[in-house]
Amino acid sequence: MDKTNSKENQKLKIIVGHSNMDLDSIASMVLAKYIYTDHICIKSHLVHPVARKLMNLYEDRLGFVSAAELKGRQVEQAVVVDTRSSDRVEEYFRGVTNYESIKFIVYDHHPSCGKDLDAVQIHEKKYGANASQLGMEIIKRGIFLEPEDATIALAGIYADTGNFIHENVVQEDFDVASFLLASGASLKLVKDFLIPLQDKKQQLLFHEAFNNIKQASINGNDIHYCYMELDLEAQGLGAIIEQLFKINSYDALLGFFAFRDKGKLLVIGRSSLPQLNLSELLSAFGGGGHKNAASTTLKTGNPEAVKDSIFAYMEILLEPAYKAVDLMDTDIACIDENKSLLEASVLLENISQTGVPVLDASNKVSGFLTLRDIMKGRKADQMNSPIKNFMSKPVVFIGPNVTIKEVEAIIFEKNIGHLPVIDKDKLLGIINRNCILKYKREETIKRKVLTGEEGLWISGPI
Ligand SMILES: [Mn+2]
Repeated sequence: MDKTNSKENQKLKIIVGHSNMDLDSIASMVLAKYIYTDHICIKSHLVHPVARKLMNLYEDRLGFVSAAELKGRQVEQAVVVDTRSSDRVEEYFRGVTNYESIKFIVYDHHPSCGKDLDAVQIHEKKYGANASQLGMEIIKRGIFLEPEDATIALAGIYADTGNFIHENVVQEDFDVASFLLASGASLKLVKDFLIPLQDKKQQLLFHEAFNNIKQASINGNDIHYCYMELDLEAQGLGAIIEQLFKINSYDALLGFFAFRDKGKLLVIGRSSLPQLNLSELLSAFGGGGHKNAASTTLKTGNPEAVKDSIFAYMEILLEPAYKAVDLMDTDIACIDENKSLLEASVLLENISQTGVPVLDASNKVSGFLTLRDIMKGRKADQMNSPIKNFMSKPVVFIGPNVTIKEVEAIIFEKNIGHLPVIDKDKLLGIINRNCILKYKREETIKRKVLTGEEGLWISGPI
């Protein structure tokens, strides 16, 4: 008998997603199977809580095989989806006898992580969902999809694009979603799969975490965090942090979960602050992920001390938040309080402004004069009266180190058009709505640069 043809000696062709399968990785595997029809899908021993409902319903249909089946076997080719990190697929290849000679084909939408697989082919479109990348390939090849598989694929796209509102969403995500709907995907089922916190225990933890959230100011940036000690290994903490982050629109949220008995600390972070790179922060503590979403698990007998070190390191990494002094307009005109309204109106016309700070004899800001105040004087036929009789006072002002958030709150809540920045009685500058708009525009560009490079990667390692 020719032994090379026996089943045991045949080299396998497989499809794998990352460990702790989530909806996008399962969706990517299902779609990959349409392209690589002679490959077997291998499942992770862990299913992410967000994907459990879908797995329960479709497990038989999917026919994913456990990694134990690969023990002692050779693998010719492995299609790796939704990751390119050798660490995140390590569990599948433990028993394989020819790891060094496997041909890897990668479909990933995450950035390179430093531990990339040595692939013969890499497809790395930065779409919102990795499933969209495989979906585009299927559309291109004119492959027909079963409605159930279209549903699974669509669930993956909804999950990784945050229902198409994450900043990483591209036209192709919509194109593929539209194709999947046309292929008979059930939106009702997709909605059912996407309920983020699925079991009671997770919902309770969500509320507990919410009640534990505290705010820290690091170099003027608002960082929210919660620190919790848990008895048992809890699943789905990433989903809880994700939900808290989304619902409350924090700039940044860090969840610290200490498992005292096991001497472990799990840290999960989400950030939309351009100046906070979570991957850089948590890599320093043995973890990783993306700029916007990262995590780490540490062995420690003193989780609170580790939390403090993470905050201390954040203080080094984090650029100071914008302050009043960075926003203000310093090219400003002032006027003496004893000048007349007429002189003031000429000045305002010349400098094309709607208001001007008023100074007293000792050069202190004594009031603020706007066109509206001048109008009142004109109506009363008092244009030759001194400004001090018509100006607004006392003046609402701020110090130079007030953060942008506080500045915004004052300008918008008190409906103030011009906010003088004063330090030790000295007028430094003025903040008006234009200064804020200019800052917002620059901030948007910064966020674009950040997310445009790498996308808003929500599906971190957790
Ligand atoms: Mn993904």
